[in-house]
Amino acid sequence: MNKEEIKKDVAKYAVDFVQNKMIIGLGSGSTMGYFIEGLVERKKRGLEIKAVASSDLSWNLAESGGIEVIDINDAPRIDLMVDGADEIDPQKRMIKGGGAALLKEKILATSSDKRIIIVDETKVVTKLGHFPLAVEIVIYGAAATKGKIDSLGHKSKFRMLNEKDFFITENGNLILDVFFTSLRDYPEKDHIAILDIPGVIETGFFFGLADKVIVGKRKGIIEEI
Ligand code: A5P
Repeated sequence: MNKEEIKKDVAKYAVDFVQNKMIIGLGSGSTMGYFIEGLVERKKRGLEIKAVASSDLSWNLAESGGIEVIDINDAPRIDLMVDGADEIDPQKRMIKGGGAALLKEKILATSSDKRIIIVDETKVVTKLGHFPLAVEIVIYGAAATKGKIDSLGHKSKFRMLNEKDFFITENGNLILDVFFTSLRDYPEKDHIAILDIPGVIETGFFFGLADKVIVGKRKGIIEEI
């Protein structure tokens, strides 16, 4: 099985955790794309659900498949959030934000009763920090904010849309991708130090936000952690 097939497989497996009448929080990314496809299939077979989305892409994908997507402010509750991740360690700590949706994803995840993370086995790591950490920052003083992050001993780069234009998030902010010089022993400390800098809105570190992790492996094996 190649990586895309594994992602499809794990997404299909996770769709079975969705129950009738649930309000589902939709994460973002390619694995989530497959999950939403599976949700649309179940909806066609009679599943009654509503969804809340963490990105325009996930919103449009669900809505075009016939799923009712509601604004988070109109959701009385979110029963279950399903999302992907860029890295996950044995304590289920994660790096997310490869798709730049980290802020909405974290708001949804912290507003949900239960969270399922779906990943292929390449995302499972012993220590976080190989994948660059997305940090959402406000535009005002962005160069100074970058300097303060770099002075913690990291190297960061603005995420670009193309050679000239900065990537702007759906919230109207910038993304700094932070490259660590070593794998992280204390990611909580890194998170606090970065978040403490004025201008930083959120980091892509997610702690305590994975109730169940579903890992897809080669040869079609699926493991629940
Ligand atoms: C989106 O901002 C990220 O947090 C995604 O969850 C993450 O990048 C996983 O994406 P893939 O499923 O495309 O690997």
